[in-house]
Amino acid sequence: MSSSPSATSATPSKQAPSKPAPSNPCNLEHTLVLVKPDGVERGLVGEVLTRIERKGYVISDMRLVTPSAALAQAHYAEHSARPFFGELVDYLCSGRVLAVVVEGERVVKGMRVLNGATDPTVASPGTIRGDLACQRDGISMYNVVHGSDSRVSAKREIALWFPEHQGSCDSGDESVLPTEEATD
Ligand code: IDP
Ligand code: MG
Repeated sequence: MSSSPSATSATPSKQAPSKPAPSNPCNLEHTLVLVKPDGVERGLVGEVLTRIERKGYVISDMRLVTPSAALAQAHYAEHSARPFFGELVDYLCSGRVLAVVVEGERVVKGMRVLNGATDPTVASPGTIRGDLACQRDGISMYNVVHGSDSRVSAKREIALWFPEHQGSCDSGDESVLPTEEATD
């Protein structure tokens, strides 16, 4: 006596096919990335943007700026008491900077990892700084890129470089940046 198919064959799961877990909107963040003057001067803009996009992040907005001293000082305000502050401001003002708003899940942390350690000489291979920069002319801190170090910093820095985003871009909630068409 043969068994019924339902008794002998593997019972199909009653669960629906598994779907990717929905992303948690609490993890959606924005961060500020700068391609610093050494990176722009060396023609590394495309390389940096490619790495950001290949990682899976979204370029939400960007602009090429020659920063004023006031903007550079405000951007690096947390370092104002450091002995290298003047040199750092001069560095940021020494040429054009590409300012980029990058969007993604946990992107603040992710961009820091992608950028690598501050000192490019010891930054890990595979990172932007580790692959693209080294100490030159005795200067160790020409390190191609900046990335915000926290969600709070990201919000402050995006507002500095993209004042039109103020109030519309929280680095860590579901708010949406203006579309490219809506900004310049
Ligand atoms: P980060 O860019 O990895 O966040 P920070 O400590 O916030 O590193 O320093 C900001 C920037 O200041 C660095 O990216 C680098 O360009 C510069 N910097 C940091 N430390 C020194 C230093 O000791 N001498 C000169 N420049 C420095
Ligand atoms: Mg920093």
